[in-house]
Amino acid sequence: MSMKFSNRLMERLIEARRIVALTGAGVSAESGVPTFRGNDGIWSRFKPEELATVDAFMKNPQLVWEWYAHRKKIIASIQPNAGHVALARMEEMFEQFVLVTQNIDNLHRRAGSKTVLELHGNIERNYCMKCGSIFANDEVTIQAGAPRCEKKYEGLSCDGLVRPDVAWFGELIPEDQWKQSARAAESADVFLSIGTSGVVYPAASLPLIAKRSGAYLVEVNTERTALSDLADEFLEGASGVVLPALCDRLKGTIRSPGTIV
Ligand code: BJW
Ligand code: ZN
Repeated sequence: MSMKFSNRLMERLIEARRIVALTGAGVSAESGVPTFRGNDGIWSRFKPEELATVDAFMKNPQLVWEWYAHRKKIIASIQPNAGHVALARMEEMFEQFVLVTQNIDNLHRRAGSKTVLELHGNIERNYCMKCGSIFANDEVTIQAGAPRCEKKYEGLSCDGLVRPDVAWFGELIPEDQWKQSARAAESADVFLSIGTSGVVYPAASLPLIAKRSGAYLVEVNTERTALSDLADEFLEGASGVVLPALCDRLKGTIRSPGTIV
């Protein structure tokens, strides 16, 4: 399918030195990872606000762990899609390309992206809420209840609750990742918001920061969102279709990073 991109968009991209892309669950949808505010069997009966909070975890760690175990299983069995691959290709085309993701699925790195800022953590890591030890997924055994920390301190097992290393509602997101993201947004020439509903803060303020600082704001989504009216361009469609088309269009135009042909 061929896609038409406006001359204005192509001009802004060709002139751009610094690009920031913010991604959300929509970019992984075509890989088979369910979005948050969509349909996914039994989990669609829970709102993210009911599972992705410390309160929910303390009240019912088993339920929250079942949700994460379900998602870990999906993520381990699927592959990055054409949208992830296109973003990795775009990183090579520009002087600076910062990929900021709200996703915890690691698919951007698996697709080859190098500069990835993870605002909401990574599902491949877990940590002990008592002693802070980090555990890979294969070091965590999910029994009834929730996994417990088996680190020994003076001969005694720590026994703290182990949780996924992700950001839940009400928690501060990783400060270094946030600071770098906000700084990148402030100096972006073009900002792409891709596959996110744009309702979760502070991530949702990044496009606003970029726009206020003079960036050309481009949204890629299958549906309009709260951001669409503010965007300079709304590219309607699946990221796995729109991004490869944009990449192909750019390929013939940009000779080397920052060089106008
Ligand atoms: C496609 C597609 C295809 C589909 N192609 N597109 C009032 C005002 C402002 C803020 C707050 C407030 N009350 C509370 C807050 C703070 C709160 C917040 O923002 N709440 C809002 C809901 C109102 N934020 C926080 O608590 C954050 N921390 C914080 O603010 O700390 C300071 C603080 C401390 C104490 C008290 C108060 C403040 C932390 C937020 C953490 C979010 N965590 C989660 C879970 C992460 C772990 C996990 O994955 O399990 O992050 S929730 C969930 O939402 C997840 C996502 O990253 C995030 C965003 O979702 P996303 O990616 O946008 O997905 P969807 O499903 O919503 O949208 C998918 C989109 O794709 C749709 O638009 C589709 O159309 C599209 N799409 N297929 C292209 N093929
Ligand atoms: Zn521990």
